[in-house]
Amino acid sequence: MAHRRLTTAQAIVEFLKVQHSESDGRRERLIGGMFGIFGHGNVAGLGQALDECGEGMPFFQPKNEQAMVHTALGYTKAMNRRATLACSASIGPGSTNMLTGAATATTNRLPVLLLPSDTFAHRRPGNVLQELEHPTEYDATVNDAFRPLSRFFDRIARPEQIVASFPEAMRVLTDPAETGAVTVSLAQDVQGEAFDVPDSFLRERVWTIRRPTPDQTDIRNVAQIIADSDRPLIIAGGGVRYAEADAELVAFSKAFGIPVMETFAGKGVSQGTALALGGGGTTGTGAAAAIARSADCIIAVGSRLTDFTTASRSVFEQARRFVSINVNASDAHKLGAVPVVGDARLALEALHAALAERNYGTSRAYRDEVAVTIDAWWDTYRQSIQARTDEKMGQGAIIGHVNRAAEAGDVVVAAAGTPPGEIMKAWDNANGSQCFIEFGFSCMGHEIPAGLGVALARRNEGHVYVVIGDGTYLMSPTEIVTAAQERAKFTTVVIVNSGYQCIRALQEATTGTDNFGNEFRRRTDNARSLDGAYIDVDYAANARSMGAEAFEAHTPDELDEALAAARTVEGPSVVVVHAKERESSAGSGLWWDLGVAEASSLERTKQAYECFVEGRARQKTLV
Ligand SMILES: Cc1ncc(C[n+]2csc(CCOP(=O)(O)OP(=O)(O)O)c2C)c(N)n1
Ligand SMILES: [Mg+2]
Repeated sequence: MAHRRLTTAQAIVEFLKVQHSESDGRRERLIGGMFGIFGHGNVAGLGQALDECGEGMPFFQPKNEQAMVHTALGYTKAMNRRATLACSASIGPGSTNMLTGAATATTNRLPVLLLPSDTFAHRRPGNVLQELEHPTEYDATVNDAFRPLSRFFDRIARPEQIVASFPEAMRVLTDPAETGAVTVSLAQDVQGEAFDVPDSFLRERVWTIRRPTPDQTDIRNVAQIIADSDRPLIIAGGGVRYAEADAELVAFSKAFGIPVMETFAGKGVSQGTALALGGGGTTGTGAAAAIARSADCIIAVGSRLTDFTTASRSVFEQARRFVSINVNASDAHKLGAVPVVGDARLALEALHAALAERNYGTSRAYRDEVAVTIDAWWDTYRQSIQARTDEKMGQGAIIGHVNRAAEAGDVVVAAAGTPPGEIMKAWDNANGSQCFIEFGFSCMGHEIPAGLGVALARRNEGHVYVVIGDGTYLMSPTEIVTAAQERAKFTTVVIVNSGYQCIRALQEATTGTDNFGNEFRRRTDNARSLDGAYIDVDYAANARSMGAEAFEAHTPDELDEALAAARTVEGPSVVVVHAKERESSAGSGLWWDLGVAEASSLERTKQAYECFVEGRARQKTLV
């Protein structure tokens, strides 16, 4: 058999260089590059291999292993899951730093290839640096922690194992239902061991990203359920985006007069229908909440139907039937829905035809009611974000300014804090911009790295705005250095409100306490809680020190100027906006289930519990 003598790591690099994805006739390099931080676990293995055989496999150097996984997630979102990045980490802490990234990938159904290094397979040196030494499971290493977080996990303890393992890893990466974190743990000694690598392993391969065809019986059943409904509502999730079914969704909504609310991952996909309710659920618009409360039939398309979307299963007060279109069978069966397991675009096309045959359409009265509800919501929201001239700006107003600065082809990235909810309510995609909101894991620290990933995937293809709070900035700003190295062009808008303010507001609502441990204040004397003066962090200086150009804004005019200036920077830019500490923009009014204290000696906490119990009365058991 024809072969080449290569180390395991060299064979992996050669293999990854020739993997492609194909969907709808479009071919992409599946692994667009490799990020890695070297340590003793991979410097002589994958590090050597990238140095010797890396021509055609771009290498990037991040500053934190968790961050590099988030960068890969931004990259794959920009590539609509047709390509991703590989991430190499040294053993021990380098590897475990990727765990949060793995969970973010799997929760969001986003493909990423993780290559954590592992302890010695041959065990000749005895216990090694950064080894866990599990007391009862002698073969366990820290990398076993990836198992529940990954959609595919394997450990390479002999070189030849990669021949069977890596094709499987590629299959899972490109499977629309199964994709997520794909982890191949590489023993540090094995990375450098050579073997006769069969040529067949190193040949070019194309992995088809399939559109699974829905079952015709399911389509007929679901068409009948929709045809029997008077007040149907579509929930459009990330699956619509990944299946590139936006046009089909909008056509469906328009043809049958069905309103659409979007999830975080689906934000923007219903752009173009007059019946767009905007973001829905707990942090969505009041319009989406009103229609969801009174809808009789819920049509979920590509949604994981999590608590923020369903208001912890309290919002569908009148719904008699649920249907769910999803490529993933488990999602399609949630809420006791009648399932359509398959590709969103194919399912919408088939349902469209079936409903057209039945001459289905909602009543004029329902459509008018939806339109009036949308207009009324916008009036309420716009009024609520109007600041007095002597006031600092609120987040709704700030998001509005970023929205107006954005142009067709631009992307806004958000994940945690106040920004995702505010973008859900306020961001208007009519300018042709896209929202990449990571709210499956809502991981603080995702945003700047993900913005870098989007910018790397879409060089010269529109501007990227990352919108974060000061808490998130403090958690993970260091990929700004990587962005400066790569001259990656994106603007991070840091909303400074001196704390974890969305949680402070949540704390107030669920415990009655004004602020316990959520603001960036100094401790006075031996006070139990942090109640002193705010710490005045110089975010602009911090960003400049890492290679970004930074701008500061206190007023709406300064913000517009800063955003315009940032757009022209060839590399990372940061706009620091000084915002008011407490938010007051109009919301959905919907409930969210939390573990609220059932017993307390504090009157304010007892009251918060009463409120909570009222909300819980609306929660439905849906199976
Ligand atoms: C890694 C991580 N830790 C904790 C949380 C819980 N959490 C959600 S939002 C938030 C505060 C975010 O603060 P900031 O970025 O300043 O935004 P703000 O709430 O002030 O708008 C926290 C702690 C999280 N989502 N992710
Ligand atoms: Mg904050």
